[in-house]
Amino acid sequence: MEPRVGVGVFVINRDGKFVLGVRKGSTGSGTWALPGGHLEFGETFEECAAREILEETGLALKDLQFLTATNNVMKAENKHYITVFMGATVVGDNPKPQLLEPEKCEGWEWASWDDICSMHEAEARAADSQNYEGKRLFLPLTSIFQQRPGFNPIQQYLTRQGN
Ligand code: 8DG
Ligand code: MG
Repeated sequence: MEPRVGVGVFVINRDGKFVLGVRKGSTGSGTWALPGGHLEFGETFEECAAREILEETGLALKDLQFLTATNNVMKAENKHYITVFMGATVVGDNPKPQLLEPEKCEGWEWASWDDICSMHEAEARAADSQNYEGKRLFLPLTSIFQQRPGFNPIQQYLTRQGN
């Protein structure tokens, strides 16, 4: 079995927050993740990101940029993903993510990078990680902290945009 490619998208709104939701029914069920999905054969990262976000949230994206990638071995689930993280600006003034695949996600919220950092820190601090009852991040997000220390999606996005 070979690793598969997953694409996770930082969908950035005017407040510099991202869409985040609790996964349901598949890999990483119960954990907080960015919207995204499998890279399909022949697709570009940009095409995959725009397609998955439209399918899952109804949001349209512009100015897509590659941000970073992580390597994720999900031992318990016997899965291995290379996750490509993309960044994009949401189209529209104050659009709301719709829950278009309710069997795959509990609901969408807007979260800042600080929120995600706090979730990671609380989880990492938990003495008894097995019985930790706080919010847990999907492994590809946790891997950013472990594999790409200092990464900040907004800074990276602006750098890539040439700002
Ligand atoms: P698809 O099979 O329809 O293409 O995808 P999906 O129905 O949207 O499934 P998904 O579980 O959301 O995404 C497919 C896999 O992509 C998922 O099982 C693991 C991988 N993946 C990553 N990183 C990320 C991420 O940040 N967000 C999401 N949603 N999936 C990710 O490796
Ligand atoms: Mg998905």
